[in-house]
Amino acid sequence: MDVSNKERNSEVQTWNEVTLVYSSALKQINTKLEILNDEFQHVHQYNPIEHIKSRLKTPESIVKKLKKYGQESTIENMVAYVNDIAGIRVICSFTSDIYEIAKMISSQSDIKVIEVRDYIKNPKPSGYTSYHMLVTIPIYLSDKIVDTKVEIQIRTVAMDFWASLEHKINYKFEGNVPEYIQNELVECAQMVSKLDDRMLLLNEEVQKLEKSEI
Ligand code: 0O2
Repeated sequence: MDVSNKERNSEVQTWNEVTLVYSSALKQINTKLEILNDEFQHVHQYNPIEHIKSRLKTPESIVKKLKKYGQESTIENMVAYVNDIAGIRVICSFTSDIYEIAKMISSQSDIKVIEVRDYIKNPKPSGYTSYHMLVTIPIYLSDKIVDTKVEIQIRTVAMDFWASLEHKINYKFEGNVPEYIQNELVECAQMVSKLDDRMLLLNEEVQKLEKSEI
């Protein structure tokens, strides 16, 4: 085997190990969220989580992100600079559920919260709202423990509806979305926020009524 073949083989080995670690981190966080959801059902008689989606970032998107950061496309750089290789999206019914879930995740002793970005309190100029947490979780391999980064995005069904349409529109226009569509999206995001507030109040009202009937 020549040197370049050997190097390629060892890179493939490293790549396989890295993806194994990230996919294990996704499995662990997924399980934690499912347990929290089941416990919440047990205590409060409802599920705060509507559904969970998880994904590993594609090699193409990783390379794109590294380019954006002005970094060379190496496995070392990807681990160091790309924070959302492992990503989980948690979709809830109400805004209050988002903060409840975030609190429950943060209080788990093996999870370390590295960064929180609250785009609900501070929406992006595009109108994007969501609660982002960058956490690390230890992954136990046969010979070492690897603290692995996972980006958790927590949002309501309405926020998710907005974000997926906005993502499709951005893709279609390759980032050059006409101004009137951008403005319309910002207005829709404001409607989403109002809708979430009203649905939360409505739910609280119904809960009060239920309690007074007991
Ligand atoms: P994908 O395809 O979802 O993986 P940073 O470079 O980290 O400082 P970045 O990457 O914009 O800035 O971080 P941020 O703001 O926390 O956003 C990370 C992810 O949030 C994005 O991942 C999207 O999934 C989502 N997101 C952020 N802003 C928007 C937005 O305006 N619209 C929509 N639809 N989603 C958004 P990626 O890697 O961009 O994409």
